[in-house]
Amino acid sequence: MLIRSKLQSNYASKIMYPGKYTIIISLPLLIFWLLYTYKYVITFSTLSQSEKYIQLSDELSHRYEFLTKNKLLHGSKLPSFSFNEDVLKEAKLTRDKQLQQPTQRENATLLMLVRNWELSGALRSMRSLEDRFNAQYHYDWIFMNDVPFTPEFIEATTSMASGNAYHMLIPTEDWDCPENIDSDFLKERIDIMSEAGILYGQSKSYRNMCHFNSGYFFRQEILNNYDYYFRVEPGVEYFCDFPYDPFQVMHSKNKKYGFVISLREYEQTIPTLWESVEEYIDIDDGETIDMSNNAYDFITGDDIVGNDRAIYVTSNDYNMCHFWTNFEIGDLNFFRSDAYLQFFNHLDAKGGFYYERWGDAPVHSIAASLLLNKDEIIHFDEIGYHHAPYFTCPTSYNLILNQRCLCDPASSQNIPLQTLSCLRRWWKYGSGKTFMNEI
Ligand SMILES: Nc1nc2c(ncn2[C@@H]2O[C@H](COP(=O)(O)OP(=O)(O)O)[C@@H](O)[C@H]2O)c(=O)[nH]1
Ligand SMILES: *[C@@H]1O[C@H](CO)[C@@H](O)[C@H](O)[C@H]1NC(C)=O
Ligand SMILES: [Mg+2]
Repeated sequence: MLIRSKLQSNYASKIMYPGKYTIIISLPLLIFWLLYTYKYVITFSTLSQSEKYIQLSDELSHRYEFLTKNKLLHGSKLPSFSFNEDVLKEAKLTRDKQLQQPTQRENATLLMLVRNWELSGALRSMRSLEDRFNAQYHYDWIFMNDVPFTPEFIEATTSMASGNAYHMLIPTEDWDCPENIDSDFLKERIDIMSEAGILYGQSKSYRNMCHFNSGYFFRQEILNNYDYYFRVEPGVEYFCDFPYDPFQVMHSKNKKYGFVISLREYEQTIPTLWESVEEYIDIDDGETIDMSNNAYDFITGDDIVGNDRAIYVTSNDYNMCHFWTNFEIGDLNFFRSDAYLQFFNHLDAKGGFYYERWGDAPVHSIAASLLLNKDEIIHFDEIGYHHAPYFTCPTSYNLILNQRCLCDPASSQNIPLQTLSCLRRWWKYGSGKTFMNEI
């Protein structure tokens, strides 16, 4: 009893009553704080749902800024809750700092044409390419779409990119079928081709895509800022660490077009493509096509190379060999050149992109094989790559170990030396086997 009251009195004697100076100083602060809180509560409660949402986002981005400034959030780019412009700007500032690292980079960008619903596949491709290559370089990413990208798509891909990410809407006139296409006849042709069970024969949007990739992607204004592009598709995988910067190889070795897989095209999708090409070769009359050093022999002829067993019977001289364009690294100045544009315009006027279903792969491949010196085309032998249903995996065991590849060269999906592949023809009639020579 005694002890407790002693403690109580001790405690009571320790209580400090504020002196008049303390009150003079703290009272205005207290009033200010009350007013501030009051105003905040009042304004917040009168905000609409979406305004509240934006305000919360703002707060989060400020908190994020505070945390990064204090180095509490290492390397994190975005808060978890926001589709806010400011946040993306903030992410860009962080990115800009990273980009100032003194890595030698080429004037190049990674490029993906993609639909909103393919987001998860897009992220998987990005993750793979970032880990295997771009995390060291921070090249920009450009995303193109014929409809506006959703905020979710923009936010997620911006976060995944180690470089700047740009998202753009393709103008309708660059995407939809051109005026020379007769819509009734197109409908008729689509019906016939879908009944015949031709791959994507029923799809108009696939035709738009192939037409865009053949003649319009390189005209998009944003690409004027670059010399090289690296095409990426959703849902692909890069199996190995890149042993080099492929853009740097392209630049230093004066390459204009690079590929990893070459296959045979389905002839039903391009019944009259080759006759249009032959017509163009005649019209050109050696002006832009130099038969003495191009890869014409790679895309024509049906002689058996090596132990190839299947003989491809086609109705014309084109042997259906093409570079698989879902992976391609190209010099934009080649596609922007008069030579390519004239070639494309000639084909476009024929209507085959729509009345048949000409793919961008045979079109790019034939153009590169005719218009370029064959030594300006490079096969990237050291890059492991998968796009369903095929892949390419380096054959060298040493390379598989060095580049930490995750693939089995003995698998039946490993396409390079199978009969569907044109790689052997490339070695014989293209610029030869350059494995480890060019780098
Ligand atoms: N924005 C957009 N992209 C498309 C459309 N159709 C295809 N693509 C893209 O074009 C590329 C090729 O299409 P994909 O479906 O992969 O065809 P496949 O590889 O030939 O089976 C991919 O990057 C797709 O995301 C479309 O209608 N709109
Ligand atoms: C990159 O390439 C584009 C297109 O050729 C060119 O206009 C631009 O000046 C180049 N930028 C740099 C930094 O070299
Ligand atoms: Mg694809």
